[in-house]
Amino acid sequence: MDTLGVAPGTGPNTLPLPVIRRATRPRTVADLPTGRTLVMGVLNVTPDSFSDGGDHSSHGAAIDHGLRLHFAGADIVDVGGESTRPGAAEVPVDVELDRVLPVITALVRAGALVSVDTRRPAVAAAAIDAGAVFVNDVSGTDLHPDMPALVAERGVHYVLQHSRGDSRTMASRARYDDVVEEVIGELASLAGGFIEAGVAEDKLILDPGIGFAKAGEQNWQLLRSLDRFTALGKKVLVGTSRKSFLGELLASSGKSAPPKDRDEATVATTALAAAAGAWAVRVHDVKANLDAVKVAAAWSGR
Ligand code: PMM
Repeated sequence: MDTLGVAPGTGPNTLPLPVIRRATRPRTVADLPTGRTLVMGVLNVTPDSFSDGGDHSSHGAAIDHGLRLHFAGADIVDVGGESTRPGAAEVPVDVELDRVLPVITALVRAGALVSVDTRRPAVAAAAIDAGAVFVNDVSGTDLHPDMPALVAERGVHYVLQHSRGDSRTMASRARYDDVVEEVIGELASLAGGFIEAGVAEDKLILDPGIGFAKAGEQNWQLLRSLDRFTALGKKVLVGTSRKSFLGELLASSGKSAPPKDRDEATVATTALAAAAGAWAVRVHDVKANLDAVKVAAAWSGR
């Protein structure tokens, strides 16, 4: 089968995958659909991410899964090579590069719009060279000082996600008097640094950082206040997929629901985030969440 004859969202998302031919031209951000919330598919090329760690840790398995996300209709495929799970150890930069670059190259070649999930300017730069058009950075207040200049120079879109500390310290930093006010304030201050460095306002995407330096109820407070984030006038991305606060909500006999049993609850949060005006959601199960954003768009008459 020729992949070029199969529009993303209508193609097969099970085995066998279609034969991949080079797309006629790389997709760009201008090709993204308007009129509904976008769906970013998660592709962790890591042995230890909390939700899918080890599922796609070889290049071949990662590329297969990325293609499946693409053909299931993901508007963007987000490729990450470093686990951000609380407590995770840092990986050397060459390991992160080796994990993500072949995967990004293959997905771009197949016509996917790719984002790189990294905290490192060196990895972001190499990923952009390989065809990534979004940099998704979970650093928050621990932002690498060279990131704003790189994003400005390369003219890519940038997801500025809120967090405090790193994987090992973020849990102890989840202390807020007013979580919504403080997250908005810290994001606004970080965004100011990007604007000062020359990043265009419309290329900045804000993300409250669900699960990053946030404890259970703080996540719900942020989701309840999504309208305050969208009121800032920038695009807003929301990442709830399979996260612990959903596991806690769905716990039975005092045991948190395992990550892969959290997909239905994720779909519910997607519909609500879309109704609240989110620009995009970052999810593992593309098909179900794509259905949810379509429902939300039809419901609101968009
Ligand atoms: N969550 C994770 C990783 N990257 N990026 C953004 N922008 N927002 C998020 O909420 C986010 C992210 C952690 O989830 P995973 O381990 O399932 O990828």
